[in-house]
Amino acid sequence: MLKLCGFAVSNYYNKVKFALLEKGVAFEEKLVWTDRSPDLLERSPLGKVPFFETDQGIICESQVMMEYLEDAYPEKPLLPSDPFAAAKVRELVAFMELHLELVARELYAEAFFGGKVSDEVKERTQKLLKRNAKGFARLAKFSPFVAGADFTMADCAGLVHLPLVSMASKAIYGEDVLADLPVREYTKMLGERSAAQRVNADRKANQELMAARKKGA
Ligand SMILES: N[C@@H](CCC(=O)N[C@@H](CS)C(=O)NCC(=O)O)C(=O)O
Repeated sequence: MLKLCGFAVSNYYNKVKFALLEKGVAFEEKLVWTDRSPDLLERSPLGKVPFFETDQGIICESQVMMEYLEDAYPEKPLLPSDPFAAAKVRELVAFMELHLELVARELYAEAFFGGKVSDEVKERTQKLLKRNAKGFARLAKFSPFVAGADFTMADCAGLVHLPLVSMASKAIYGEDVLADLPVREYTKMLGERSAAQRVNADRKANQELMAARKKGA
């Protein structure tokens, strides 16, 4: 059976898990921490999660995994059949990941993990986030889903990435760079889906496990 490897605090892991649950694909979860062990690097070249273990081998990079799911399990698609509409969904995913999440990630060490981020990084990141949030606002629909009337893979990304960007910017700058967007209402609406409820409940349980693990370390 398809195995989703990683841990449930990871937003990228949860994006793929949300898609698996929404599509009704049978899968198992395999808990893998990012410990940079030779065994992990053998399976995930940068020691990152998530990755899939399939009967044919390993697939890493969450968006490649999402596309694999669309190809291998087309029954309940998370992309529109029209090529242009599908490209617009992919564009939103790329935008959220490259221009929001990856930029905000620079702040996570201090925002979430008790570390420190230099003033220089904070300044550069704030400028980028402000500019990119405006760009995202030009693209995102929130009507009610991020790409329009239908639930798509962009919502799998939206549920996990947008709240993190908001939380990180609030923690570091005292202001939410996505404040002008209906992110709260949107994530609340998505949170009513049973797949999202499972993702969120498992994330909380994994957060506790992670904290206990750190204490024990
Ligand atoms: N581009 C990757 C990003 C995955 C990623 O950054 N995962 C984080 C957890 S949320 C990770 O594994 N971090 C450990 C590390 O970078 O060493 C994807 O889409 O799968």
